[in-house]
Amino acid sequence: MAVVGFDLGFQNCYIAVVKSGGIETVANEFTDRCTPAVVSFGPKNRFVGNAAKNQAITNPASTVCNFKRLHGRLFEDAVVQAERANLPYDLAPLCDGRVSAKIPSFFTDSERRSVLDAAKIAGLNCLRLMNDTSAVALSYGIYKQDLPDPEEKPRIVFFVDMGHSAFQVSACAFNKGKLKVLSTAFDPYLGGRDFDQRLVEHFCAEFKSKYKLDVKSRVRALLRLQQECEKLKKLMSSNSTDIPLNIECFMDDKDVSGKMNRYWSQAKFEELCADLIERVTVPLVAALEQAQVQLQDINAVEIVGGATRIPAVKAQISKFFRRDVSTTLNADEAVARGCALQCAMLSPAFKVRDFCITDVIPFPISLSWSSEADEAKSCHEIFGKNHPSPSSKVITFHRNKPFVLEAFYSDPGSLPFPEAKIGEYKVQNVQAQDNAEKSKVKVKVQVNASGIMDVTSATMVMRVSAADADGDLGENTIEEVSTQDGLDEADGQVRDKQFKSVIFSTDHSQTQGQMIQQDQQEKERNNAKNAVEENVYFYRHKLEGPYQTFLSTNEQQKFFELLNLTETWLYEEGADQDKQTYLHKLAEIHKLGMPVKDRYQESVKRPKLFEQLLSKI
Ligand code: ATP
Ligand code: MG
Ligand code: K
Repeated sequence: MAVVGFDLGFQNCYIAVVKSGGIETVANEFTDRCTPAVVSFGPKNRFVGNAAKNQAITNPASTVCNFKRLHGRLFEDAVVQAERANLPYDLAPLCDGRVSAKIPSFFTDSERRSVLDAAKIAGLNCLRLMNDTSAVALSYGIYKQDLPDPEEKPRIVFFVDMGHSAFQVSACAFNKGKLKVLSTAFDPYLGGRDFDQRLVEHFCAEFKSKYKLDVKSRVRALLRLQQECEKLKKLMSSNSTDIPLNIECFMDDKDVSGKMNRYWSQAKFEELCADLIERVTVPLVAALEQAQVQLQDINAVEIVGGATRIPAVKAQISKFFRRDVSTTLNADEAVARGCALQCAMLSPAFKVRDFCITDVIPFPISLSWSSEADEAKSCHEIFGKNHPSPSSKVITFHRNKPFVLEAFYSDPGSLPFPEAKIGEYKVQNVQAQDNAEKSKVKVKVQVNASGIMDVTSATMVMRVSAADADGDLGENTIEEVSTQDGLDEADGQVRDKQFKSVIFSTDHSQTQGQMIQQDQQEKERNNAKNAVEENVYFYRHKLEGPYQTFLSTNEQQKFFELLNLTETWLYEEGADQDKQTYLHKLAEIHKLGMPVKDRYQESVKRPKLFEQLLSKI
């Protein structure tokens, strides 16, 4: 059994495994530790990762990249529509209105559930979903031998991660064996690609005036320019002095070049991106404020994520914290490594030093319900912003019939996701007590370790004595419970545990199942085709050699004819047939070939048998 951590990035994915000696980031089939987050849909099968990225220019319309922003969203979503403008492939609404790429899609339902579903579909048992920066914090903390004792003042570290699409920061407090996330803040729309885009815009304008080229009118040209601009951006963070941008046979047979000199370009680049660099500060301020720590209390600022290598971004972070930032972690692999560590802790198969993580709930969560008299609905914030996670609360109701709870994010404005609603839960089998009084119903609401909210149980409590009846009648009480199953049932006898939750979810397993099946079929089809080809060569070779004497000239001629015809067919009409057709061809060849093969093998065995017989006499 393997324990694995995944970093699902917007551009890149990293995978780390726990080996007996420690954590290892694994390489893919291209011996690359970083796998592009790309899936390409060929006419028959799928390409994933590097192989898919290679299709991005040749087959842009069916190569799906940058989907981290799309799964789980509605087609009409403003974010989807904004992304759509930059995508080389088209999007279409699914029948339920959620987004799909214009090929069968397996990304629907809200984001975390969607990832869990995807993991399940992939046959993975996802032990926990972690926030990126918490995973980074874990990989930071677990190896530190000198963390303050539990009763001492914690060590405060800020983790700043800028990837390809998003920017996030977490403030963490470390003590021996534990880590508490104090706050987290983010700009979901600020990442390396925004810097690329500034360069793209710059060159589009330049090429328009210089070469009269409208780059944006051609998807392929635009994609190539984007790739070149990303390269240029990366080069600018290294020390090379003269950075050229050359694209051969770019459009209309024109070669294009725009030379940038580093000193000029660095300043120019920063000028083009000045507002982006300004925006870096916003989440930093928010995280600092919410963590309620002073700048001078911070012990370290750790940066990860590819885009923090942009010198101006790094400088901005450093300027804000008024200190040098550290890069002690592997900027690219820290997330995956943290996840793998967490898995190892959760798995009974590994012995890892325990490290307790308290994360935070990034968006406040509320529940609404209608009053006992079915009057207007009322809303109640259950988990505030940056409330510790995981966490459970028990809400007490007094009801005589089933009722509905609706969960939603209280502050839709702060949400990088359009759908504020989380789910609807119907608490069933609620009835009045024998004495016609309302029953006490305790409902448990939980945010689990993967950051997923659920109403996990509802218990109707039968009053034992009349003395219990007064007091909280008519009032809803919300209490925090510390343990996972902390429902206090001491005050009554549980009569009914019937509960039903209704959560919007779509079944993606079928689509994925179909695709797996399709990949499998394509493989079998190819195998059948290869078998035909191999047998053509096999028999031709044998007919020219050892089989020669085992068939008549006439038979031989017929067989050669069939082999030649089949070979030609394979290159023409037979280049793309279904599995059955190939199997049929194969049978034709074997029909002529098998008897010859048998005769030949018999002749080989015969002398041996003869020898054996002789030896027995
Ligand atoms: P996200 O975290 O947003 O989901 P991700 O995890 O896939 O995305 P990373 O792999 O952390 O993103 O970083 C990719 C980004 O970093 C890209 O925009 C890439 O161009 C940029 N990048 C990588 N190396 C450098 C470099 N040397 N200089 C500048 N930018 C770089
Ligand atoms: Mg990332
Ligand atoms: K363990």
